[in-house]
Amino acid sequence: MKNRLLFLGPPGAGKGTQAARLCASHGMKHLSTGDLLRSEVAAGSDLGKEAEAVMNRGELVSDTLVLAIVKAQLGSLDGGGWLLDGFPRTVVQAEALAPLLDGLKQPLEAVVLLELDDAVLIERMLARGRADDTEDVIRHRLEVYREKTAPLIDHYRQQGLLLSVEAQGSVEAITERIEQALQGS
Ligand code: B4P
Repeated sequence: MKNRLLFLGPPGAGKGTQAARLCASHGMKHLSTGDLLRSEVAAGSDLGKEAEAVMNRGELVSDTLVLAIVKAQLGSLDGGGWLLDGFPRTVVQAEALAPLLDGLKQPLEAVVLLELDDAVLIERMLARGRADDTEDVIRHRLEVYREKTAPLIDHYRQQGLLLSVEAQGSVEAITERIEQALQGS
């Protein structure tokens, strides 16, 4: 199975949920920029203070800040496979990532796009209830996704890396679909 992966999809599509399951069962390293940013917020670091307000407004944290965090983590990626969850989220981040992976001689093998209707996304995030999960903020995050992150779908489709997976249904059923897509491609 392909094991140098990237998960793409709207907020609340289940990237974090599915990434954790796939990494646990296949021994891949899980690198989530959302989790890394929330750890910085919890630690009260300067970086966390800068990120917190931005995240709670439903905006994307600056490319500079996210890239600084990711670069510090990339050295730990190894031949055991890895999954980038929620990164890149902008074309600038994707263009910065490519040469870093080339430098590590670990090219990306597949981009899994989790697809889901807005109504289900909103319902899931309201149930999750994180600080950035109020209805107004969620709607703004969806707009930001369409404007800044959705262009990555064509970016990776053109590179022949995109695998679309329907992200509605039980957590287990979606994991199964992702595994099939990764084996069949
Ligand atoms: P993330 O932490 O990446 O989270 P997310 O997109 O909101 O959710 P995800 O898709 O991971 O959904 P989850 O599994 O939790 O981003 C948060 C914020 O961090 C961003 O808005 C941004 O500000 C910042 N950020 C992160 N990366 C960045 C970057 N690269 N650049 C700039 N800013 C960045 O699932 C959602 C809920 O649904 C959960 O409660 C889950 O339990 C539930 N669920 C999952 N699957 C389900 C299923 N099949 N059925 C029912 N419920 C399900």
